[in-house]
Amino acid sequence: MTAEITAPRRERLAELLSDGENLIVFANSQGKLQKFSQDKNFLYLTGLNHPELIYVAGKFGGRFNDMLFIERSDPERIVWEGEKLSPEEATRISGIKRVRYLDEFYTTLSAMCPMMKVIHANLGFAALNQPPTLAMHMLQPVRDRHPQIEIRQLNDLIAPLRKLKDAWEIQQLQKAIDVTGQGILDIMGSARPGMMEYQLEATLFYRMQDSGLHTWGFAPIIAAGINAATLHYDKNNCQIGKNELVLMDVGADCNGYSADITRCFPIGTKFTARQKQIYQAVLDAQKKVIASVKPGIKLSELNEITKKGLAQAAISLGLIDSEDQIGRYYMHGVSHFLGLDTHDLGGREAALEAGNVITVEPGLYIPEERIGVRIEDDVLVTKTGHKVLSAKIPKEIKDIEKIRRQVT
Ligand SMILES: [Mn+2]
Repeated sequence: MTAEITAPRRERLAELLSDGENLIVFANSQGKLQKFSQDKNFLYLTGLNHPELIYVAGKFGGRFNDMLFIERSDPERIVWEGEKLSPEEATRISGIKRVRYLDEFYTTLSAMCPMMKVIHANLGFAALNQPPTLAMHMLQPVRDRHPQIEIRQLNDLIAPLRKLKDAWEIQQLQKAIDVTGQGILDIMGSARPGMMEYQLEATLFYRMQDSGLHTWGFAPIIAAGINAATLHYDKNNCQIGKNELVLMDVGADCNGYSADITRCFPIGTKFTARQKQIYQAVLDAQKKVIASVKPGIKLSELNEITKKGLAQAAISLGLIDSEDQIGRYYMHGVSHFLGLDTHDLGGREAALEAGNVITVEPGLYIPEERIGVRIEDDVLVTKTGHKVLSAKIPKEIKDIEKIRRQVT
């Protein structure tokens, strides 16, 4: 993510700020011996994938100014941690010209505080049994000394920007989706009864890393049989029994952007009669919802269409007697926004606009029949309707069975 990509975002943000309004965005910290994962708002605004940085921006006297705070390099730590980001490198990657050191953060901030009215910060949320987030902790001195400054959640300010994907962002999502789809095909073309769920996960992870994508967008779900009826099953440690249906809810990450795809397939060469009925019901409902995706419609409306479609199917499958009982077998939202976060910023009541990317993922979960089916595609909202970014990944019964028949 280069300065050419992030600078226009900061310009758009500057237009949203009025005098005395500021942003303070904290990069994530590096956990000991852990893979680093950046705060998504920080990444969006700076393109810097490094820990322990702070981005500060504000408008005073009609002028927008911004700066970065970085770590000072400690020669004795270099052998352990490598070189820190230098001021020149920080400017080259981000395009942000003013760079200072973290030990200057509070003195710089103190000088700015008398002019500040509002600070938008990536405060995040901390449950009662959790310590405060980094941003809450770092901004506590401001709260104590300058109670007149209003501190708000950055997400509310930045969501309208992040919801509208530009061409580069759509390319990243498309790459993440294409590689995920290839890995799904690898699994469908090789899985056999008796294998462990995590062996299927390994097949997809190999495809991802071999294709240049080195992390998951979220913890992959590979769930056989009754495990697929647990919505957030992520143990992936069971053996796949004969005749079971396997659900894969997976997504690779490409430059911070996450795919989110769900496909199901029978571990045998074909669906059983009952699996076919349930699968087709979910597929029909999914197609109906996708057909409704266009500018102006809300996620909550898509969910109503889904509930109606699934309820009618569930009645003919003999699962329920009346439409209002569908909550027993379908209990989640059909769509969420997709982007830097797998569950990206947006809102259930916002009217969709061209440039939004959402998932469409109806499902039926029937533990008493030891089966769960979900089918999920990633859909770009266009001026005239929509484009399914994951359209190449097979979901028709006949196409899936054709792949399964070739497994020897
Ligand atoms: Mn999803």
